[in-house]
This record gives sequence, structure tokens and C-alpha cells, in this order.
Amino acid sequence: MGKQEYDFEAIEVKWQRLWEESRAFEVREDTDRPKYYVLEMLPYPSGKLHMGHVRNYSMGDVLARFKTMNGFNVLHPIGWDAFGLPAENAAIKHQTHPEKWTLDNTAHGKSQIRRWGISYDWRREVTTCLPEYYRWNQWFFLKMYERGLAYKKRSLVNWCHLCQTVLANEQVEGGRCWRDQSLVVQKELEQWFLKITDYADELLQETYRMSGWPEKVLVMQRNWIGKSEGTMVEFPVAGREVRLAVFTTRVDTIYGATALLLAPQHPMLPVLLEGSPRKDEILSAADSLRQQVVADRSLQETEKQGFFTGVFATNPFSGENVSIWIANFVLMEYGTGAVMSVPAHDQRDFEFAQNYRLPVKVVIFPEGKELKAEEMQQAYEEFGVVVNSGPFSGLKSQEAIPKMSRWCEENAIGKSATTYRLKDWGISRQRFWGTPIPIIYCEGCGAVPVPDADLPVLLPKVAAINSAGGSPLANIKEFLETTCPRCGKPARRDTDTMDTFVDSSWYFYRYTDARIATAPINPQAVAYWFPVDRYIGGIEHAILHLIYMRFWTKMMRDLGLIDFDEPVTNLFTQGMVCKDGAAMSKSKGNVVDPDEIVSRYGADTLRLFILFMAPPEKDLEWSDQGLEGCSKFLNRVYRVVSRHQERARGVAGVVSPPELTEAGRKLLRKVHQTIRKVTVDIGDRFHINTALSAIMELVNEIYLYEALEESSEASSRLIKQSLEAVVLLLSPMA
Ligand code: ANZ
Ligand code: ZN
Repeated sequence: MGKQEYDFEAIEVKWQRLWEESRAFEVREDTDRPKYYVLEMLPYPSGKLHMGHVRNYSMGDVLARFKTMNGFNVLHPIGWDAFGLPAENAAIKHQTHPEKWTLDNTAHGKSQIRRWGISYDWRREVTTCLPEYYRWNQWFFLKMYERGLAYKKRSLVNWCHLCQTVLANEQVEGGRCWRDQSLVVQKELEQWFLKITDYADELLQETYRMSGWPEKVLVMQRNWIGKSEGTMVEFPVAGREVRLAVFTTRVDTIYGATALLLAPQHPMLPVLLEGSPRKDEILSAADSLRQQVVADRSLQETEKQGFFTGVFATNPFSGENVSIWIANFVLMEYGTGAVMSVPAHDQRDFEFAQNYRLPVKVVIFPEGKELKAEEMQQAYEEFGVVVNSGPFSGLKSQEAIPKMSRWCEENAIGKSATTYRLKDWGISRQRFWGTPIPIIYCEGCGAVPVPDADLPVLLPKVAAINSAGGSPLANIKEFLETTCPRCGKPARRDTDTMDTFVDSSWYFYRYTDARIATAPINPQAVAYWFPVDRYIGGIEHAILHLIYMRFWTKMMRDLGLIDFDEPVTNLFTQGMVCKDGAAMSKSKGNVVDPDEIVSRYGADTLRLFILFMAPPEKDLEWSDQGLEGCSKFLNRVYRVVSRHQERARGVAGVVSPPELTEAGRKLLRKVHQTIRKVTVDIGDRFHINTALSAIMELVNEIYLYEALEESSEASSRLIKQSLEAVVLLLSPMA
């Protein structure tokens, strides 16, 4: 057998060592070559890396190696998204420090990635839980604080009992925690917010120009930002010197408004109830109602509940009295926290009116038809012809809306208005394993930012985390107690830590100069490498991380650190790795451990399988046969190359068609066709799987040609040239 046998272990380890010794993937800025920045979403080191990581990183690796072979100066880095709950929970369970658990995992992950042969420049490794990184989170925070972009407010937050922490709106899915699916409740806390809403419109408008991003991601982002154009209208409250503002997209239906509905925590409620004998009773009922409100507007199916406040307002258009109610489906966080209820034309209002016998008043007819309130089974929500609406009757909805908005302006009771669903980003977490918020509270001076010279505010080295009831940091005296940087008197530190999405909002900037100690980023290095040419990761990040990173970029631009608007030119969202029809997951028990596959078949077989079995954007179904097939293919390549090694060594130069037989010319043509196809498939279309099948076809052709046993010198050159092509074309993948 000898060299006929494909000893993957020896081959892979040999080359991996060589790459390391020759520093093959270490790059620096070089203006003589075009740059290319390939970025993959950095892993969260909770235990071992899995097949999803293999898929993500081998795709990135193909692109990085391919671009390098095409003459680009390629930046291909990796790091660790190392703060977060699993580390903290593991630390509580095993009575260790989360740093140890995390760094053990990153060390193992690194060994896995090296064994997979991914071409990273390891000098640029970033680990977000280390002070050299998170001090810059604190620095950014303070810059934002100076500019009013980081601010604190008391607010109702989504609280998960299992995680014992606040969840961002983005982390609440259908009223449940995204991590453990437990029911989320509302709780009032002092929280830090980042003013992402300042950028809402820019974040939205830019999505219409981001042609290198998948449309589905852009649509999800647009929906999340949720720009809504409508009218703000004020209803005077009967017997009080106050007005209640509502936001409506359908001011054309205002003559049909038969009630005003307030969110349970609407700030005007106590004012409205002033002097009412039932004030306390109503306020406490509002309080229990608000426990049911979840900051998730998908609650279409919830039972519409509420109660009457005993107070009335006046419809400014019709002059009619409308009753004021509190309702569980009105969100304080959206619009003005109050709505005019139009049962005939809004389904939620229709259901509410049915439950409480509120009048239904039809003010829109479908074109050419009439509607009768008594006969309606559901609201008529479409545009139509405005009726029963005083001087506006007879107009179409589309004409009535601007006219009625103008009427509001003329009578100083309202105006056209735009609202966004996007909320400011709540970043406070009552957890240990995150970036401490660099604020000190002093009785005399109030909230005082930690001076730059005192950064970083380090996480304490504790033996065990006490997470009983709120922030663990509040239970650590050495951390909590400090002195005021302004007056020197005893003071206390903020005990919350930052959401880990802060870490992942800018790590990819740090890669361009990962060790710089004087600033978060090196502007020259960033200017050379940015924007990211291709970012590869999971679609599950479409609205969280991928909006935050865009916001962070704009914020950095406004701090004067960079001079562009968007960080990523092309986004690629890969499909999942599935088995038995479901995404591999520990809870489903259908995971295949990449380490096992690598020791049985080698890293190249695993890579080929992962790259070959499905188009990169589609889900990939695990198949033992598929894996076997890829292993056979690599053996086949190895055998044919080995067979001709001696023969090829003796010849030099390219072969030209006239020197060859018909069969030879056919093979030569196939070689060139394959080179072209692989180049286009990887470089232009990112269809790695079809590039691989083209290479497989070429190998078949070589076997066919070989069987003819042509033994001219020209045919030796042809064989050599063909095999070289196979090896080179395959080398980004294996
Ligand atoms: C009256 C009306 C009549 C409405 C009608 C719709 C149809 P989008 O498009 O999502 O922006 N709304 C406003 N603020 C709300 C809040 N805080 N909580 C719950 N619902 C709220 O939706 C805007 C519409 O959602 C507004 O227009 C309002 O209902 C409701 F025939 O006003 B509409
Ligand atoms: Zn002070």
C-alpha cells in the first residue's frame, strides 16, 4: 500500500503545523494588494463547538482561502463572545469563577478549530470577557453618557424568573423568554438605555440601499424598526384641564371612535382619577392588569380585557362624549400609550367592544357597498369611503387622512406624526458575568461617571456568586463600596452589568488591531480593512445583533472614530445542520459531535461533507452515507495523485490542444471548464456545493482518461496539469 493509503491524520496535522510555523494566515495592511475581510459570527464558548460552527467556519474558510489564492490580502479572524448567562450558571452550579469555566471552553474550542484547519490569524483573537476588551465597552458607554445617548430611567422591564434577569424586547418571543421559554412578567426597575431610537430612521432608510444583504433580513429589520405614519390627536378630558393624546394610523375613522383606551400604566391615570371615590380601587386594578401586558405586540389572540375609569373625554371632531377605559392590549411603549377605540374598523377594538357592550359606529363603507353595525361579525379594516363623518363624508380614506390631519393642525388639537416600534436598547442586566457599568452613585454628587484613568472597572475575583434576589455585584462589598471621584466621600458602584449584545456590537472592529491598549480601535487599521466584505452567520441574528452592530457603527461614526455608515457590505445567512429533520440540539438528542467525526474520518472529510451536502443557505440534513461518500472521494483523489506523482515529476510546461488525442483534448477542455465554474461558483455566487460537484466530475474524467493508458510525453503533461488543477481547486475546501 504505502503512499496509496490516505492517512488523513498525518496529512492534516502536518499541514496544520506548517501553516502555523510559517504564519501562513497572519496578515497586515498592505496597500499593494486589494483587501478582503471575511468575518464569521464569533462563537459563544458554552461547552464544545458543534456542527453549526463547523459549517459557519468552513464556509468562511473556503472564501478566505479562495480570495487569498486570487491575490487578495485577506483578513480572517475569530474571537469569543465570552460573557453571558451559561457561564454564570455553570459557575454557580460548580462553585467556581465563570472566567475559569469560560477560558477552559475557549481553550478547547480553539483546539477544535485548529484541528478543522480554519485559516484564522490567531494573533487577532478577541475574548470579550477579558478586561483588555471590556474596558472599551465601559469607555463607549461613558462617551454615550456624555452625549446623552446612554441614560437611565425607571421603566417596566421584561423579567424572567428563571434567568433572574431583565430581557430585551428582542429576547421576548410570544411573551416567553427566548432562552428557557418561561413566561415573562413585567417589573419596574431603574435601567440603563442606549438611545438607538435616535438612529431609527437612518437604520431604516439604509436598508433600502444595502444590496448585499438578504432581502429577508432587511424585511425583518424594517418590521422591527416598525416605522408607522399617522396622526397624533388630542381628546379633551371632560371636567379636567387635560388632554389625552392618541396615535392613530386611521384618523379617517375618528367619527367612529366610541371610547379611549389607556395602557394600564399610563401616567395620566392618577390625574384623571383625582377626586374619584374609586381612585385607589381603579389604580390597583390597573396595576394587576399591567402584569398581563407583555411588550410584544403579537398578542392578537389574547382576550381583550379592561375596565371603565368613570371619566369621559370629548371627540374633538364630532363633539361626542367617549368613555375612557383601561385596556390590557394597549402598550405604554408604543405611540402615546393611548388609543382611540374604533370598534367598527379595528378588530382588537371590535372584540373589546363585544366584551363590554361598547357602541359600534360604522364610518367607512367598502367601495360601492354599505355596512350595518348590527350585522358585522368582525371589523372592516380596509380603506373605503368615509361616511357619517360631518364635512369629511364622501371622501375616500386616502383623501380623508391628510385632510383630517390638517384639520387637527389648524385647530391645534394634533398633527401628522411618525412612531417607531423600535425602543431604546435596555442594557442593564442584574447579573455578574458581564461588563460592569462604570457609574458611581454619591449622595452629594449623584451619578458620577468613572474617570477614564480609573477604567476598567474590574469584575471582582470572587470564589462564588451569590445571585439571590437581583444583582450579584450588590452582594460583594469590595466591589460595591468605593469613593466618589468628585468629592471623595463614600459612594457606591452601579451593580448592573451590560447586555452581552454590547460585546458583539463592535468586536469585529477590534480584530483589525486586537492588542491596541490606548483606544478601542486603531482608525488606520479600520480604514484599511473596512467594511467587512462578507459576514457569515445564522439568520437567528437578523434583528438582534445585526441591528445593534449597525447602530454601534453609526454611534462610532458620530464619535468621530470612523467615517462610514455601515459595517458590512455582504451578509450571508447560512442554513442549519439538521438530523432526522430537526435542527441538531442537545435537548432533542440528535447532535453529532464533530470531534468524533474528525477522529474517524479526518477534518477534510467533515469539511467536504458539510460544504457539499447542501447549498450554503439551505438547511443540511446529516447523512452517514454522505459522509462516507466524501471520504471515498478524498481517497480517490489521493490515489490518483499518488499514482502519477513520479510520472508528473519528470515533465514540465503546459500542454496545448494540437499535441493531444481527441480524448486528451476532451479532458483539457474539462479542466478549463471546471476552473471557470469553480471560480464563478465560489467567487460570484457562493455556491460551494456546486463547485465541489464540478471538481468531482473532473476527477471522474481524469479516471476515464487514465484508463486509456496513453503514455506520450504530452499526455503526462496533461495528467500533471489536470491533477494540479484538482488539488488547487479543492484546496479552499480540503
Ligand atoms: C384608531 C384606529 C382605527 C386604528 C382603525 C386602526 C384602525 P401600527 O400600524 O402598528 O402603527 N395603537 C396605537 N398605539 C397603540 C398602543 N400603544 N397599543 C396598542 N395599539 C395601539 O398601528 C397603529 C394603530 O394601532 C393605531 O391606529 C391604533 O389603532 C393602535 F380603524 O387608531 B388605530
Ligand atoms: Zn460625590
